Amino acid sequence: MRLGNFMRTTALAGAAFGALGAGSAHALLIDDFSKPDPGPQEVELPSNSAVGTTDTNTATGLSPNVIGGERDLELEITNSGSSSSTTVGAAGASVDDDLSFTFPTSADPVEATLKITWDGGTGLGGVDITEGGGATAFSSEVIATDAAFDFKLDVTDTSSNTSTSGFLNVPGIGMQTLSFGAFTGSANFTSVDSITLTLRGQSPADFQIDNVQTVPVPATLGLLGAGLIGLGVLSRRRSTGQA
Ligand SMILES: [Ca+2]
Ligand SMILES: [Ca+2]
Repeated sequence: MRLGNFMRTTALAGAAFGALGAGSAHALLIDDFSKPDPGPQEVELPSNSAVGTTDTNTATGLSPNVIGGERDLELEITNSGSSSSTTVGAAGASVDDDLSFTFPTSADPVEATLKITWDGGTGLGGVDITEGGGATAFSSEVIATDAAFDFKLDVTDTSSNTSTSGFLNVPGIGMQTLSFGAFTGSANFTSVDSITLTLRGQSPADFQIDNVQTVPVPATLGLLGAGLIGLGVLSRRRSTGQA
């Protein structure tokens, strides 16, 4: 299969919640990022962190808002970009109602990678993320981004078989979906033990996502959302009656 067929992207910034609501009968929530409450759960790498530096944070007791009740965050500086220095940038990520991934020092030409793993601590126990066949794709909402970034999803089943989407580019805000058919590998999606979402960005990108879940086959919603945004707000000419 060709990569271009793998991901159907719907930019429905204004209508994303409505679209998700319409398919919620078969949606399996993976994470709505509402816990820990009060938040946040954070990982942070300060300025002048070297390539390979990591910070990790595991939050537990998050059921039912997080599949398996546990979320692992791992942030790593993965590339120094165009810098010849081995000590490069700063990066951080925070879960507090949604997930934010930021580069606080925009001058650093740094790449960082954030892994979000849902493994229930000792595994998810063979959860059927297809919901008996009703769900056929992952979805997430990109709330904000000021630059393109890459993501991938990895699934491991209870027999330790793995499947991956490989890195894909997220072009902008709106509901993003990734069909199970886009994955390569042998993981059984009806008996899943762990799910990892990996986000990879370069300074000065900042982005926010929310509501990772599995959903029915992506609706052919097209780029309606972008069109709606393009229309803007109809100007209402006010007639004040004043001279
Ligand atoms: Ca949320
Ligand atoms: Ca874990």
